Amino acid sequence: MSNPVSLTRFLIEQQHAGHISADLRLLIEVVARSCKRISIAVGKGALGGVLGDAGTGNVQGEAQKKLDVISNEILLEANEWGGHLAACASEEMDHPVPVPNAYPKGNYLLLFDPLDGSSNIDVNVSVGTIFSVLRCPDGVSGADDAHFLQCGATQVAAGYAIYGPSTELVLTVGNGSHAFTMDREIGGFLLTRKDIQVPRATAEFAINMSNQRHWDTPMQRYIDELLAGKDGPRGKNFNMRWIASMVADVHRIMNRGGIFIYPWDRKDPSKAGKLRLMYEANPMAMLIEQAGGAATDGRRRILDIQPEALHQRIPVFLGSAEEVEVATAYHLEADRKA
Ligand code: P6P
Repeated sequence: MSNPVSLTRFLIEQQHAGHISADLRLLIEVVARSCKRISIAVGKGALGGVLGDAGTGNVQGEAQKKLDVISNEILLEANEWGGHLAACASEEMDHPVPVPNAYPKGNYLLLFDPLDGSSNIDVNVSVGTIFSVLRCPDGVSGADDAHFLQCGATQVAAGYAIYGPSTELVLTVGNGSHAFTMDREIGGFLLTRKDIQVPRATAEFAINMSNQRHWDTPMQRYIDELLAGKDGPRGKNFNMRWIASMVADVHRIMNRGGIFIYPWDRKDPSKAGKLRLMYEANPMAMLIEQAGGAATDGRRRILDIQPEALHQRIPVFLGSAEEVEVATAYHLEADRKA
């Protein structure tokens, strides 16, 4: 490979081109360094003494893994003193945490799922960190949930790190989606895929089929017709993948197309789905759209949805644009007939 572009150089070039500010460049570099530290902690596995449950629960009512807590702390501590942030919000924290008064405050808000798919940690399956960056509204501290309730289309940056056979950082600042691979010898991220393009059509879907009996009728019909294969209404055979780690499933789609679906189900009707809007669906939707894909909640474009709560859940249909459009039409058609 000719002299690959480092993440630092890429971000400086984005800044010189006017796509990002110096503070946003600093923020993304701090997050990337945090992901390197998380990658090292995750990579130690059983030897690091960090597997298993932390013995605590999060705002979602989920048992926290030791690495959930460690990853959250790494991101919080790294972002305290740089002067680029006003506050952070996390899947692992009930409410936002403002930058301590001892340090200067910046104009950005950072949201993250510090270790998505952590239930896979103990069985050595790829997990990841997902992050989203918003502007902090003028004149506010960022300490209140309400300061974060901005629709996904206002994100200024989004990304994820996937801790797999290699560690990759996939990033957008609104000017395409790009992948960087961590060089473990120099300890930096190098650009390995510029301007990712998700194939518009696919024959591969990702969903947890064990929930099938809990889905609504349009969802049941859509999946039934996929499973009917080339003799069915879709006229082609489909393959299925489900890693149960959103970062890993989405990364596969960023690389070869597909559709990822976590729909509403009646297991817990009070929840609009399992995945969280602010720090899972929104950043992944921005990355996918910047790569030519699409993301809806089964009816609406995810990035247009006005959030009502920091930890709000949402159904997620994302991936190859044509397949997302087909899948979304099933609910829209049912709504029209209702
Ligand atoms: P299920 C991981 O817990 C997660 O939040 C996502 O990463 C993943 O896509 C989903 O839940 C898996 O859910 O119900 O299949 O275990």
